[in-house]
Amino acid sequence: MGYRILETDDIPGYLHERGHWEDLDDIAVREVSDGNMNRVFLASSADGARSLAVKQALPWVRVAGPSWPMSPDRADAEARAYLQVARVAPDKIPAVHGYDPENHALVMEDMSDLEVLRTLLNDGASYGSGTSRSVGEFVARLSFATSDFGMPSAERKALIAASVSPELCKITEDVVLSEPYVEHEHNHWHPQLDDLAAEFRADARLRTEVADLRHAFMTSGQALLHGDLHTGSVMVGRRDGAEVVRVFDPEFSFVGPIGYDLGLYWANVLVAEARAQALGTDGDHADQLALSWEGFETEFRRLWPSRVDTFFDDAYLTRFLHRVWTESVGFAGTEIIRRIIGFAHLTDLTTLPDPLQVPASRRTLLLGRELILHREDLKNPESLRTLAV
Ligand code: SR1
Ligand code: MG
Repeated sequence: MGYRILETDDIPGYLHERGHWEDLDDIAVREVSDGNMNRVFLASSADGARSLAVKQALPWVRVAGPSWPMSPDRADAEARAYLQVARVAPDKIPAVHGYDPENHALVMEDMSDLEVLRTLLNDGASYGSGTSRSVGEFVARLSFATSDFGMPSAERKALIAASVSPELCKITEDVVLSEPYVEHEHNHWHPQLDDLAAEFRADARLRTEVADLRHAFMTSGQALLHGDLHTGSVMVGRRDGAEVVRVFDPEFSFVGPIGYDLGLYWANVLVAEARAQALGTDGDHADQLALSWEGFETEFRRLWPSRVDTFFDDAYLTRFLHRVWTESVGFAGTEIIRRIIGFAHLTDLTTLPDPLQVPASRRTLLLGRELILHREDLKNPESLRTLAV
């Protein structure tokens, strides 16, 4: 039949055809699309006992429409990433019930009982006690398993080949890792940030450091990444009395530098902290970066004795983790900057009233630049904490 764009009314029939839903008299569907890229529908039975999510990639960027075409093959990357994570951290992602490559659609667990982390933080809530540690563990498990430490060489070469994702990588190379530093129609910012936006574009040293990070993003195939691990890609809540953390939306997944995943999370944590500082509600924000690094490092070190290639010795692990740390700091800086003067801003800052938004954005932009320029000198979470408060 070929690829068809699903509308709300198509979902009952679609789920039935695919063998996910029997009773067509007992299904209600609503569209809950929220991210920049795709459509999401939730289907549920009247008593709520049964529910599913359907996520479909459109042939364009959802928020831009057909004027920004984008291959729906990105859903293949997402399905592939979920398969890899399911091997090593099934409790940290939504359950995937099926993938339909013809329609670029995933049928998944309905997570509407959980909350998007960004939404919660914007509403002034605290982090769950295990949230950031769990995100760090997620990165460690996925990256170790898909690195040359966790996977035999030939198998990994096949994974690298299968995970090449040129269009999605190009989005990141553009909107995160170059456009904010040049004149570009995608860029926009609050008028009271004109001076800083111009200063950043004119800063040759900053541009060279961003070029270095951009090149690492383009060439360093350390492990399979989530690829867009911001606080809008994490859902949290409680089920059966226990804390639940689910990382979702890995459509930007490809084999790249591990620091890109950690750095994105850190940037978003730091922006959330800036919001909280502006509102005077900072609570537990300052601890989150350290907790996620600790979760990552502890888990990576725990897995190290199981490495498939023991030519990599313990001294190399220390060197490797240091490289991941430093690149994470730099990538965090680039994510902060693009979220304020590039494309795709964050509600953490944009929903602050002007008199709070401008100083918070200025401070955060400057922090982003510090992280990029001084990443080699910032040796541990404590040194970042000092900068951020
Ligand atoms: C055109 S896409 C802009 C951003 O949305 C996604 O969530 C990624 O963060 C991407 O950079
Ligand atoms: Mg997304």
